[in-house]
Amino acid sequence: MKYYITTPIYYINDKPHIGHAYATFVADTFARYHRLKGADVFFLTGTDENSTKNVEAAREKGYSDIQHYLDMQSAEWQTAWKELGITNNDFIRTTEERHKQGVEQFFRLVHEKGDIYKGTYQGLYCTGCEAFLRESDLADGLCPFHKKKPELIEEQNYFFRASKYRAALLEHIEKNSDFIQPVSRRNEIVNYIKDHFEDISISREKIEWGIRLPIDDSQVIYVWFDALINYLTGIGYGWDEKLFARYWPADLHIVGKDIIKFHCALWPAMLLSAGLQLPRRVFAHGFFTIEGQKVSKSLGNAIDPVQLCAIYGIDVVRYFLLREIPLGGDGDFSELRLQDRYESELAKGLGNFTSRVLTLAEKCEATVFEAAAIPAEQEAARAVADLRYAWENGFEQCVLHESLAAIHDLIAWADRYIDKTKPWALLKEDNKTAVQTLSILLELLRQASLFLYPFMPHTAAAIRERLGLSGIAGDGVAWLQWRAERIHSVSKKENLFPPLAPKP
Ligand code: ME8
Repeated sequence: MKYYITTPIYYINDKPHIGHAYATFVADTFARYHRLKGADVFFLTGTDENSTKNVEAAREKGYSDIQHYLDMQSAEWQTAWKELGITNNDFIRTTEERHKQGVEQFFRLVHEKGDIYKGTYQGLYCTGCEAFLRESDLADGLCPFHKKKPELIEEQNYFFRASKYRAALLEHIEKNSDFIQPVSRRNEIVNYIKDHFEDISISREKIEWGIRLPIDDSQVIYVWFDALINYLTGIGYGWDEKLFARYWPADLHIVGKDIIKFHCALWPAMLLSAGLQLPRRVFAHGFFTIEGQKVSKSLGNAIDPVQLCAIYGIDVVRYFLLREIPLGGDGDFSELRLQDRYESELAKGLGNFTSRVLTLAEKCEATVFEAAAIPAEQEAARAVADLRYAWENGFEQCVLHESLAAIHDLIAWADRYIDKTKPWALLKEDNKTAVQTLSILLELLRQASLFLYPFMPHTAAAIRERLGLSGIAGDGVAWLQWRAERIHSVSKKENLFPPLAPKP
């Protein structure tokens, strides 16, 4: 069982902001889930370096050595993902030799297929999007995303015969209802392919930064035609065919809604031309605003995810983003909302339940909490089975907030169970029943830690440490069984979610 998941590769004309971290956290959550389920996971992210906007940023900042600037920037992004605990298996840079080799190999296949031809292109180009725009795409003459007037470009270019694949793409989308997620995006793509998906210029004449066209070195390959191929070169295409055969096709491409057309039209058409399998699923997440405003450099509101995590902790930020914004929808990032959810759901919910159970368990004389054949045991096991069903369904259907909601339901169930059984009273009267009741509660806590792991890996480890259990490294599928691990040496330790310090 393999699982290959990717994020977009990001432009590095600036630092990562919370939007990039969001896409990367989403992919990391899926990767951790599939590892926990025992799959052989490959999780790829990287940097998109052959873009004019990177080159412009380098020049603006006074770097004449573009590659040096890109090396520094890419290193900064890699450090950020490390600091944020992202578990990518590799990191692909489009200026790497292994990527260049793969792109050249891919280009040759498409060329041999007869899908490349030379022509003249005249059109409006937006460097922000790195794409040609139609008049109908513009709002008041400006690119709707970058609020800039596109340039009028006329060049001799090489074209990719994308229109040849229109029918095959529509058929693929029709037959594979899972291919484009969420389904609400399907119609948008189908209409785009039917009405606007034309042959596309895939080389640029007047740009000097990029991968040279193998058949004409006066031109460089269009940045998207080059960037999309990262999903192949990151797993060995052109440099390790065995690795490539093990992981391709991708099981899930996580992308933002801004780039879904590239991933659901151009990319599959390129793959059809090269005779490669199509990815199983492309999921477009929504965009979010910051405190009600678009993330923008000029407003200076682009939140640095590393700084945010230094204040609240990585898990809290992961939790907030995935709970607050239903995957696929748009949302707003508000620090007040984050603090609210911290207090009401993490400190009062999970944190309070954890310390309640551990305080009681510490008071109890038992050191090992054994299984007990009492009716409540079955009821609790059923509550866990229900949660597992909803949790797995959340991942399979890409509705992660539902998986999180199911974990909350289990904690609420367990809290009610404490109130009903009053273990603090049992401890005074009947130690045996107290141990049985507490052993169920501790098992519920252990289960909660496993279900939480993909979302809040550090919190999961902290709970497990308090239960005398090892951390989760890779395959934890067996641990998901009811009472699969022996809980011992229980210790309460400090609160998982202490009160937030007042902001200066
Ligand atoms: O498009 N809210 O790179 P990019 C949520 N290099 N997500 C956001 C966001 C926001 N406000 N802003 C950005 C590119 N993102 C290309 C991709 S892939 C072969 C090439 C996230 O640096 C979102 O996932 O502009 C979006 O698709 C991605 O960052 C774009 O990153």
